[in-house]
Amino acid sequence: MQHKKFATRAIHAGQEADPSTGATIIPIYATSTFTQEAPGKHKGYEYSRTGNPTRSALEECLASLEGARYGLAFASGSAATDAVVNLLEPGEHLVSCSEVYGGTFRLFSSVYGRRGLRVTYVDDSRPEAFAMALTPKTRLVWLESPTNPLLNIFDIQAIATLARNNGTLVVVDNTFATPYLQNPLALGADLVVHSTTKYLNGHSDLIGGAVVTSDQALHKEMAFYQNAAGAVPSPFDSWLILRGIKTLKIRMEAHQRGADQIASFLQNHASVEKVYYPGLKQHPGHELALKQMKGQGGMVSFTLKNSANVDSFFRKLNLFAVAESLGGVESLACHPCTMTHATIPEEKRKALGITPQLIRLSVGLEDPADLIEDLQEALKA
Ligand code: P1T
Repeated sequence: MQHKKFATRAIHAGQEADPSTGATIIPIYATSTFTQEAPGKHKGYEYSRTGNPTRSALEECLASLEGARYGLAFASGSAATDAVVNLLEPGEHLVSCSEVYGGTFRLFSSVYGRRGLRVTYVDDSRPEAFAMALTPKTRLVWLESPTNPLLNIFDIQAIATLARNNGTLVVVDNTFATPYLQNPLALGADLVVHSTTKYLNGHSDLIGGAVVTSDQALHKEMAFYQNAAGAVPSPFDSWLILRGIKTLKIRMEAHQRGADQIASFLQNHASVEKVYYPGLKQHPGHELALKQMKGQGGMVSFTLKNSANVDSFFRKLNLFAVAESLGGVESLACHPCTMTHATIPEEKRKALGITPQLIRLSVGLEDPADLIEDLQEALKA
């Protein structure tokens, strides 16, 4: 299956017809346990926290889409992040890009930081800045690319090379790009994290996460933790994500077409100060995005010239739902500073550019003309 093209793998990887019934679509194995012929004599499954056939199909499919050997599915993107950070011992050092999802920052600082993990945040997107932050104790470099919410792009290949020379692992949170637009392992990363809540499931009806890798030892350690800590997705949620993934390619292409049009519209609007979208030539990561991604994705952020208009913008929106999350078929508008990134201290948020004027859009699959009309109305002073 691995030599097949992306859309084929999205529909078939890990999903052969069910061996016992011939069911073409993987069944929802809604069972907590598996009857054994004799103690220890079973068909590969014992207990659904440890392993479940519907989840296994999802894990195999996710691994295939990222060109990885192993996949693990978790109950949320945050649980997937936790499984990776848990690889580190107290006293070890983590280097992270300074702009990450608020919940990721919270886990680094308020959970692992309290247990002795040392974290250095790098403010600069140049690979040299990451090289400077590496120490002999640096076990892991954490990247989001594109970042949430400002869509900054990091040179994954260059940073992975520098990290490897230091014996440091690189993980990329690939949630915004999806495996259709970017494959960090092919660029030299060791691990990829996803919030499957977002584009992979694509329909805003569940919470899930995943980690993939081709490193057997890392996989084994995280599979042990997955079973020990138990943050696994249900068979039903695993099945929904598998169903969502089947249309990932065409959804991403459509999200992107809409995002392109909306970014151009915003750029030409008198009330808009700045548009953050890697598809725009002026975006500092534009060239790099062209090099390491197949497209720029469906997220667009922008700032309003006048912060007094932010409130009325959100109140006037009609089609865009004012909500956290992203990657679903319906369009969402979010105010990162009070919503997804509120957990980051104000000073740090300000330094990053996550200001009260910043608005983040997840461009859904409605007709772009209707979305633009909605924005046009909301932007009327
Ligand atoms: O929400 P959860 O499935 O636990 O995923 C956490 C997560 C991890 N990584 C990135 C890049 C994310 O954006 C998220 C979740 N983000 C939102 C809920 C949001 O609106 O940005």
